[in-house]
Amino acid sequence: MKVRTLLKLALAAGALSVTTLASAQSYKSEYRMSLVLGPAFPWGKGGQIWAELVKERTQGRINIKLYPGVSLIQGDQTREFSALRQGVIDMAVGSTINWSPQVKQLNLFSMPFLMPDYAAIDALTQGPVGKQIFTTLDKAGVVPLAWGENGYRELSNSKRAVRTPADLKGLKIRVVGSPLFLDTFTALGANPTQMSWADAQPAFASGAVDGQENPLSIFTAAKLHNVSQKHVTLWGYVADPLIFVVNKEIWASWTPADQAIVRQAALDAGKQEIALARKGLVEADQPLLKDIAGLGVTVTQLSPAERDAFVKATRPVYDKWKATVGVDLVKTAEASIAARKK
Ligand code: X2X
Repeated sequence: MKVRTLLKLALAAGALSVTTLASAQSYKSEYRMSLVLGPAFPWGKGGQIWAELVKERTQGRINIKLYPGVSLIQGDQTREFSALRQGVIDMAVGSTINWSPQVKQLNLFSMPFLMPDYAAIDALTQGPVGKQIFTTLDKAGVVPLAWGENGYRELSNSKRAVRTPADLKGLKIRVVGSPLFLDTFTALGANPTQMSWADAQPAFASGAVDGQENPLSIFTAAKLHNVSQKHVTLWGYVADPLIFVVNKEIWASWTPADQAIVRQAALDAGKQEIALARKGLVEADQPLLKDIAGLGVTVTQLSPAERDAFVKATRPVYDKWKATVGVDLVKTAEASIAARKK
């Protein structure tokens, strides 16, 4: 019997659904998900949860493989967005920081001291700002599905406890992303240098770089205390959300039912990932801080007045970047934060 006749018979018997046939024709055997960090970190765990939910809910029709270390683009994380658009990458969980060189609106989250607390982040991602940014991403050529979170980026260095901008003077600080980070650290009197996460860790180990800024979940999972990062300052100057996205052509190749599954799985995974990213920091006793102090690291907490000195010193940078981010978007963000439920 011919294959086509067999298929017709199977369809008539209800043994095969139309979706199965569609997938047999146009679905790839594997989809490639790009991430900077793997499942040892909340970020990579979020990607893993997304992939597993999709596999389970599509009965294996959509099979996703994780590529942490942005290995599809040789570790060059600021090229991830272009690679997604071009189809080198099928899908990603990416940081707003890494995509900000291509999507200038994403610099919003890197404006120093815009978001004072978690409720402020939520007010942006879950409100009109989040919607506008998804529209922008859609226009820029990807399909945005859900928000996740890398986290508040706290300062660490090998030299001294930092309590004032003067303490930062001359420290060589590794940053990534757009020139906004260079402006912020220059305004504080530090000596910022741009490099990828892959290059940063050996640079801490060799002492080529004194310090860095990253969420505390990354500090512990990457064991940065073992590469001379002995001083942490909690200043909460910026936080980078993560965004779950799919390449447009890949998205269009899926049936509407499968698109709905992938979207819902991203929302579910994003929610779980945000909880993981905040773990140890949202509880009243903030156990993660004790864990870090237990590693022999000084943990410096700033008084409101001390924090204010950093806010003041970086205010010109905030004002300068309003135009690049978009004056209206910044206004909407400020209004959303002012109206947040604490
Ligand atoms: O490179 C970083 O600092 C990291 C891992 O946090 C990002 O990808 C933004």
